[in-house]
Amino acid sequence: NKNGSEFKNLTTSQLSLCPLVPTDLRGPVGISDVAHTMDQLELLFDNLEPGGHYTPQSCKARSRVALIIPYRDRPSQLNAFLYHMHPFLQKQQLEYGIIIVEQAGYGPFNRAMLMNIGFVEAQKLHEYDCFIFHDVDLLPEDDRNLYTCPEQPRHMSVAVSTLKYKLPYKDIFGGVSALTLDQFKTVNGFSNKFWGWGGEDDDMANRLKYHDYHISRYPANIARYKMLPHRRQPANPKRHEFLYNGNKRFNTDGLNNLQYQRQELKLNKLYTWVLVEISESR
Ligand code: UD2
Ligand code: MN
Repeated sequence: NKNGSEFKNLTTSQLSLCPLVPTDLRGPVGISDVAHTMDQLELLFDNLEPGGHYTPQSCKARSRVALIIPYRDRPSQLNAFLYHMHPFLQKQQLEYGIIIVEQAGYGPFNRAMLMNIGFVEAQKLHEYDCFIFHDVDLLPEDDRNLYTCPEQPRHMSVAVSTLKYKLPYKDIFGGVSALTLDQFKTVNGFSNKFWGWGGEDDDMANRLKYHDYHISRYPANIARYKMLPHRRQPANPKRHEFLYNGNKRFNTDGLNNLQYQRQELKLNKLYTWVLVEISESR
């Protein structure tokens, strides 16, 4: 309704900016192991706009954050993710949306391409300025880990339970990472060439370096994540080769040659669902 939205714009423009550091943070947060069905979850969170979008009511959010989740066939992880993340993000007084980008079919998974697609599709829905690319199986364990985009690209999943809560190597950029709209465009997004497990995150780290960005991180006691258990995906045998010669493709392989077919776009109650068909281009 037109009048309704105008009224809402008027009131939000009169609100003062949310505090730089949210007032209600506690530090460590528990992770529930109670399983919830989607029906139960939808009853729990009744303060969301369609598509799992949230706008704080008491102050004007400082940034608009899109969480982009590459996804296929992990329904119990998705439910645990939604149950954990909505309250977590709301406590941080963010304007945010959760966009699940699901790969159709049974071919090798392409995490990076799904994240490029999420970046494109999210912008059709809201004016996001910050993009957080997020594995569905990672749950943050400390609410001081702010879901925002700082000056430099931020690698967020510094200390992961299954990696003994230690950074496995210096340039790792997988798991959860945050880039501004401009940063992501500047590096031409992720490579579309990584099918199957591995390499796509390191290729992004190389793109960042090539464009003189550096990876920023919170300390390991804050940037802690629990990884939910899952089986190991088959590794991509070409990942080392594509990583090695990736710099030849930074300007031609990414956002600017992205091709996909969108089969579904649904504004579900707790998340935006985008189902896509993707294939290897010649
Ligand atoms: C690591 C990285 C991950 C990615 C991957 C290599 C960390 C903490 N994580 O994760 O970001 O770089 O290695 O590609 O460094 N997914 C599905 N369905 C599938 C397969 C994957 O939904 O069948 C999604 C899901 O969001 C999952 C993510 O892709 O969390 C990464 O896949 P993974 O969890 O199997 O890989 P993992 O834990 O080795
Ligand atoms: Mn995982």
